[in-house]
Amino acid sequence: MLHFSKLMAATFAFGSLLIGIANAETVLRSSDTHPDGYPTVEAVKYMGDLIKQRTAGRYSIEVYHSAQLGEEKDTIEQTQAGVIDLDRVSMGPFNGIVPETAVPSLPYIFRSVEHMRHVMDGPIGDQILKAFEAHDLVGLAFYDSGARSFYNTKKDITSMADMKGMKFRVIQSDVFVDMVNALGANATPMAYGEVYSALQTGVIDGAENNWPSFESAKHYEVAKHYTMDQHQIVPEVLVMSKASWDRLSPEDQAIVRQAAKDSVVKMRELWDAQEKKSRGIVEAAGVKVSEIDKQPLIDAMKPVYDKYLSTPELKDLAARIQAEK
Ligand code: GTR
Repeated sequence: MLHFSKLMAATFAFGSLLIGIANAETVLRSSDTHPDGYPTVEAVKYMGDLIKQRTAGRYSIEVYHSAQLGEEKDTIEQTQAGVIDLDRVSMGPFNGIVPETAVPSLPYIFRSVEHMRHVMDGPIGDQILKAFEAHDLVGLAFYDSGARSFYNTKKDITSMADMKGMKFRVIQSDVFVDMVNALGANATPMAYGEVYSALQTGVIDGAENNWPSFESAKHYEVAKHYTMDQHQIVPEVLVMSKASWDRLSPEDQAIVRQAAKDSVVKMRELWDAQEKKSRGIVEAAGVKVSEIDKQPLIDAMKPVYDKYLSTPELKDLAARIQAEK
């Protein structure tokens, strides 16, 4: 009898242990280069809340912001290796890994943010998300990144000729390097976290980015001239490690995918507000914003397009993007 009750107790304890394991919360680690509060960081946190609700607490997301897990190029490799579960990065650093990402990164391929949203929300966006799968990643969603423009520590740039010989930091992507060089300037690819001191010490004359990055990374403290050339409307991307994805049941995969899609709506609201706020902050701090005739810059991109639209498939992708309203 005694034996029997001991056995029962042990069985019960083992059973609750199993239940405990089954109910344990799995925390997915997500990387972002931006500080806490930035729209991409907040969007992924929001996605984490949705996942937590929809899996009854079995899954959640912890966002490691401010490049705590490394700079973008490194975090991509770690995500491919399964060390990081989720990664929110610009499309730029993917250009050399997933050739399809070079197309939406091409300068002036999108006519407006609305055009970009429309394309990335539709079948072309889905095709590009799918392309990540051949590279140990699962593409989940695209976020906004406004338009990237040049800024510098030296002078107001009002024509392409003004850029001649100037040194601009770019994302570690050949598309970005070739773009700057095609404008007659010199490109210096560099990790985001090194840009502030490179501007300050004069290693570079300028860089290029949207209003929220220019402001939140404090580059405006040292670079006081911003040119509205709006050369790229390159989306951000949220990817998951294929290894982490494969550990999820098909039902949980569907929850993660849907939560990522739902977070896009939230991100855009935050983004639109942040753009206005950031522009206000930098202008109040004395940044001079200059206009520029974009046509010569657009014309100068012909060799960049020829180089990256190197296959009939990529040419077709570009043509389909341009044909979208
Ligand atoms: C920002 C983007 C970041 C990072 C950064 C950069 O606009 O949101 O993910 O790529 O640009 O220039 O490195």
